[in-house]
Amino acid sequence: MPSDLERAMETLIVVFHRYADTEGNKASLSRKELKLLMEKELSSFLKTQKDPAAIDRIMKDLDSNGDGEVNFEEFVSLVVGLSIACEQLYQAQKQAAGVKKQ
Ligand SMILES: [Ca+2]
Ligand SMILES: [Ca+2]
Repeated sequence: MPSDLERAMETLIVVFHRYADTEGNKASLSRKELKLLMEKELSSFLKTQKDPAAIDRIMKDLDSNGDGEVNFEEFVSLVVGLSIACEQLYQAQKQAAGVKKQ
């Protein structure tokens, strides 16, 4: 049976391809595919970014090889960046909860 971490990695691959396979290059996300992925899979994150230009900024930030698309490697850097931000929040919340108990 796969572990939690193995399942998480498989999920990343499956989710990426669910959107990347929709149009054009099947190995990368177009702007439209990225937008859909963000809306469906990262809706709580996107809610804090009401700016309609946010998706363009995110796309530009992620597209490190400058081909106008987001490949799996570039997508993973988004997930890692968000995970780091979430982990910091998790630590802060744990600390705040600890302080309250004392
Ligand atoms: Ca594609
Ligand atoms: Ca790219």
